[in-house]
Amino acid sequence: MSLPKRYLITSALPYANGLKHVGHLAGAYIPADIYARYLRAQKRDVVFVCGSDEHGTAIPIQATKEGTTPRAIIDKYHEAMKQDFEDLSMSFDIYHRTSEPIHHETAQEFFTYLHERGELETKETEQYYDEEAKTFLADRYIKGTCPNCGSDRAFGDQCENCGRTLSPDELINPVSTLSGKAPIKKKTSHWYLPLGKHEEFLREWILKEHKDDWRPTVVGQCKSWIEGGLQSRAVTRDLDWGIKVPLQDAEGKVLYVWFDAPIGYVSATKQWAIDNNKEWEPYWYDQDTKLVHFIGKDNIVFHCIIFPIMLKLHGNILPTNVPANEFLNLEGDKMSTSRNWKLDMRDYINDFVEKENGGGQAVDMLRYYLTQIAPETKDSEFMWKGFQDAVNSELGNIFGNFVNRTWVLMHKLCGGKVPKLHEDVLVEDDKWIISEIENAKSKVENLLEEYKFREALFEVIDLSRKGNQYMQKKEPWIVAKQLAENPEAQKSIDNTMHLCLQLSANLAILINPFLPNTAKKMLGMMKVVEKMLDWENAGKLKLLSVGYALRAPELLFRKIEDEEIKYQVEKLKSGLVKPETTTAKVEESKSEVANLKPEIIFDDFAKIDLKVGTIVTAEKVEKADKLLKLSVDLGFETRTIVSGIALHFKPEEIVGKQVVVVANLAPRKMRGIESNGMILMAEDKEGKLHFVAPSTVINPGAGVS
Ligand code: B3M
Ligand code: ZN
Repeated sequence: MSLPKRYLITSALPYANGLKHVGHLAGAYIPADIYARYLRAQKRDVVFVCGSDEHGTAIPIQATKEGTTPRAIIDKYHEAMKQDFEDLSMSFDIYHRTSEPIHHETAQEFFTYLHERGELETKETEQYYDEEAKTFLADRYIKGTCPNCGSDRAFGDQCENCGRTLSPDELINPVSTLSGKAPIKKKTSHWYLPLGKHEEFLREWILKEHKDDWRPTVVGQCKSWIEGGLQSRAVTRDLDWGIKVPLQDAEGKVLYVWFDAPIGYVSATKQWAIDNNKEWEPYWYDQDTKLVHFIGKDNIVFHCIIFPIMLKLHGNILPTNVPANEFLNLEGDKMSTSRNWKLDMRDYINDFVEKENGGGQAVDMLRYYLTQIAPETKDSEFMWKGFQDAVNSELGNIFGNFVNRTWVLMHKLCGGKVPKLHEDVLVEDDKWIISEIENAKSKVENLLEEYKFREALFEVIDLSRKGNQYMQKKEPWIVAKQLAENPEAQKSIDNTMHLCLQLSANLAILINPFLPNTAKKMLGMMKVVEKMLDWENAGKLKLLSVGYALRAPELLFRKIEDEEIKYQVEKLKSGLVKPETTTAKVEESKSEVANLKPEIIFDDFAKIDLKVGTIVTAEKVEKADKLLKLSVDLGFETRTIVSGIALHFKPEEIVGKQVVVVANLAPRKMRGIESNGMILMAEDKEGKLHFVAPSTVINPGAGVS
């Protein structure tokens, strides 16, 4: 089979309504990134797109929660998510957003195209309406009990617990999330995409053509949808947040978020083309393009049934594959934002990535573990202990150790230069490792082409394991002891070290799609240019030239200490975010509770001016995880106070709260902001902070004594 001319890789567009956790990362982002990096290393023509999904009821609902506007919400979370992805080495060619005009136009054009060709139906139906809020209740504005799993956290579009796609009518005991009341039914008309009309196409395309090359879980879900009877799906909503329906008689109607969001892949491609002076059309119209959607399993129906129907009707290409992942649990329980049982990407970045001196070691440790446990065929489990083992035993003791030993011995036994390979004295073990190096490329490649990322990664680690075995068998450090009597022994040492070095160069190429920062570090140690990482170089044995002087070894992976793991588990269990990472520090702060400071006299105390204040605004301080900038009303004036409480409180939660301020503390500059005073906090035994405040709301400026 000939290779496709070009590739378009997509990762699901995350809703811009909050930070995303590592479950998301493992599902739709890391696998896509590995695949895209692998294709780029193959010098294939690839565009990898993603962006924020900024419509749907999730956005205005979050805005209400945070007491702000939908626009402020998407601006805030778009930037935050973009940063998280960047910090974790995601290599999108573009991270776009669906609020951009180019996206609105593209989505509207899609709708108009289908509408003008009579592919949409209009129907008048009765839908849930909140009489108090005077509004129809679309999607997340209505919640109730899931008919599938019985969870009472199901929304009108999807159950948060089991992931099942729902319609409001399926909910048991529906209530409005606006008023908390049971809604009434009211007539409204909408545009529908009649899925049933396309049943034959879907059967042919998914259940026959792709029954063997798509993941069984994906085909299985599609099958049950198709066999369950394909209902028409409304593609519009009565809402004011979203993309306007581009028709005269559509006042107050917007496109359904799931109609516009996947079109976001198209508009992102368009924007990428504009930015890079390229053409976007071939990526969406030329049959020789391979389109691959990386998603989580709760998005299967949209990417395998609804969007493909839209693409087909619109004359576009269809996805070649939709490698959907199952869910990732955390420490034995489902990850959940509402229960705060999760590990946000940002939390990992704060606790591991930012504590390190650049280099991307911590990024690669997470990428490694999430790939090693990727929920490709069934749900899987993120365990902190598992993370520690994966990093320490596999990355550190196998991969890192092999590379490190190779470098140390090469410096010790071969003068820091790549030794010669003496073909005349090759032994069985040498031949064995040569063939392992040569075979690894196609093993890894075949698995990657089949989207089996965890197995592919296993093969890479396995090659380094074989490197260790080889070195152990050849024992160049023992052979070195015979040199005095037998100078010929140097040949054996040379061969061993030569092959271990070529093996290391191969490891750099093979690990690069998975752990790009590690590969880069290895390039530095080898003193070679990035070009060496081209995939076609894998399997080759002459990557490092004889006589070439190499640098000193660098530590590839540090050890994860027991304390760090313990701390993370405790933090998760207590639902807390603590500023320090080691339990030692936590213990220290606990004992401080009991330890009294030296005695003072009344006059010492009287010097401190304490006043009641009300927090009027609160915002994060740029590039300072722990700091919030507050303005506090003290009755007689409003002060700027910088407080180290950002890990404990969200800015929006504390506005309006009363606090006690040390009002006569000398001003201090923190991150360039002058702080005029200090807020009193009480710390409980779990390290959680609480405001010290009057027991009832009183006038700001009141004295405390
Ligand atoms: N924003 C749903 C989700 O984050 C949705 C994906 C859109 S992909 C086009 O699960
Ligand atoms: Zn459910």
